Amino acid sequence: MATSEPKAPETDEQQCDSQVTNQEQYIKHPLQNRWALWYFKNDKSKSWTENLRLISKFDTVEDFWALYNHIQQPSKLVYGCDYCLFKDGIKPMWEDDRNKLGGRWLMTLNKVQRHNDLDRYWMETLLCLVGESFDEASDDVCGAVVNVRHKADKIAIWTSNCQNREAIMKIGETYKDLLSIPSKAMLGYQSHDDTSSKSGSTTKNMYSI
Ligand code: MGP
Repeated sequence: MATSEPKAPETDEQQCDSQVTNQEQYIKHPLQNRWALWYFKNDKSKSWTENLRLISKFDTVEDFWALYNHIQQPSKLVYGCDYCLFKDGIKPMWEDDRNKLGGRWLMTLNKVQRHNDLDRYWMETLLCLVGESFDEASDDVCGAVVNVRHKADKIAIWTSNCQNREAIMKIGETYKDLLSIPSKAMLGYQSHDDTSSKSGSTTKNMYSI
């Protein structure tokens, strides 16, 4: 008959390891910043600002994924909607003090990319932000926006000062690299000042890569 060996008592080290493992099950992994996710729904009877709604804030990896998994992917939203992910305390609008001197790296997607790339690019954009992927230039990041539009979807990273060339170039180059955006696809950086005062359909690029 098989007899089971009595279990050797745990050493101090093993006890300590299992305590750490138990604690890890409960402690969430903090992010460097707290973030706020906003949703814009285009209701023509309301002003642009009234259509902008705060969904939720989070500051841990676990809460980020819980929120991300709970909401629709951009490709499932109706035309005219946006998601905006911004650092807590910065409103996703040109008028906010932390945006008003800034601008955005803008990626415009064609119809085929809506099917193939939009959701992946948006998820990777979120990860670049919450993961602070741009080294010290991450401090210049204010947030990111996805615009779901019939004419062309757009994804942009907003930064705080359009004169901070070094930080802007670091963010743009790293972003293009991390998302594996083909080098022939051009990204342009435009100041919010130019975007908000534009008269035609295009805004001039201050920087491009
Ligand atoms: P949009 O939603 O950024 O782009 O701006 P869309 O719909 O692709 O339009 P296009 O003009 O780029 O072709 C649409 C409109 O929303 C703007 O013209 C503004 O009237 C308004 N709007 C957009 N933003 C980001 C702001 C903002 O930050 N503040 C205010 N007050 N209005 C904004």
